[in-house]
Amino acid sequence: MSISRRDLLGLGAGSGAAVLLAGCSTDAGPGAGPATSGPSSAGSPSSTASGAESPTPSPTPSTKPSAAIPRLTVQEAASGLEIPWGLGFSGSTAVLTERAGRIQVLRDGRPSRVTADLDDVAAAGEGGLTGLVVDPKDPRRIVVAFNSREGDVRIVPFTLSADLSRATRGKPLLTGLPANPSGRHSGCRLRFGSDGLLWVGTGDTARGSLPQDRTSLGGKVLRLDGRTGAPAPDNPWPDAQQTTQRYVYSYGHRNVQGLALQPGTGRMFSVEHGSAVDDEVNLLAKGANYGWNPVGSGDYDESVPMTDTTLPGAVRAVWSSGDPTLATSGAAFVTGEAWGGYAGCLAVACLKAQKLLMLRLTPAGALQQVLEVPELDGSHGRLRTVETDPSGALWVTTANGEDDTLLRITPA
Ligand SMILES: [Ca+2]
Repeated sequence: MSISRRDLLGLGAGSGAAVLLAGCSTDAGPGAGPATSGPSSAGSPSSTASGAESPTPSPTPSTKPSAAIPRLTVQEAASGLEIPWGLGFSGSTAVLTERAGRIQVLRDGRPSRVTADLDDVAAAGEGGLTGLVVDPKDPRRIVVAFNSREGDVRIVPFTLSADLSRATRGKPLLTGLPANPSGRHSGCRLRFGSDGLLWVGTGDTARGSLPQDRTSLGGKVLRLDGRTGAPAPDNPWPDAQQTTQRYVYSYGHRNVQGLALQPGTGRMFSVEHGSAVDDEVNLLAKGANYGWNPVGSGDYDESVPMTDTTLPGAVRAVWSSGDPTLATSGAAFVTGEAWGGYAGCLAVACLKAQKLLMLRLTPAGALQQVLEVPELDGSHGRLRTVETDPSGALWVTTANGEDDTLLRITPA
């Protein structure tokens, strides 16, 4: 039943990895695969190459050596949406944001609007109501990110009513994330880590100085207490004079629209849009610099490399697109033996390229192989967000601007 694989993607210069021609299920044991230039700890304040909270790499769960690539069933779980952006599951019920400023739940196969105070959402360009996560400790508590009319990006919790028809707004967890009035490079992806903390991937707002300015919340990955909004106590700069810097986990990012937690390892990966070249997937390490420094001519010089390796400790991407960019956005890990050769892969949605990538990583978190999913290659337009539901099914949102869909994908 296995299907022919599509051409493997060329790997960008930043990846430094070769491509294996075997399936995604190729032996991923220690030492397998080519040497790569993943985010080593060289020069980084982080102490390990394995990234966040995981000093000892462990085998990727659900990896089944030699498993075949399965045929996939793509079901349209909902339609009629408008730029769905954040997605989570309250129990088994899908909850999503639409960028214009709506929260919806999926009921009986139809989106149903949740009544919520979102009057101050400022939707413009790429900005608006973006990331959404469901609190892993409380399925009725959600946290969203949005560009506000106050001129910032903010992180705000809501509590869903028992019937999921209403959401009561809580006190913001964090405000003052920089925003561009045009909405450009607003981020803003949310993800709870295995550490129980809330991770936030932000955008650089198209201002050149922000990514390397550790006191700015733009162009960063932040980490905070998802209940109180306090900076994570073990963030790299807990005593920084500027309070904002206490939230920073890593810096030198461009526009983080994807965060993915690797099951079983606690590693967090970011997905970023490249400029003219080099979208990136990065393995996040505490205090590390991911090398985006768009200063030069003008206020925002995008001719610079996505990872400026002349910066001390700059961490190379695990994967980069090379030229052209694909406009990578959301990502999630695929788990469960039913996924065969895709099990354990990082699924990455592409807007411009309109496809879903599957990245096989080694136990050390380096790139081993890139596959494309043939069932989602151009068939549904631009793809934004990837999430897994409690049953292990993969959900993908489209971002075509009208009659967008929520796709539920399972092995056939
Ligand atoms: Ca980079």
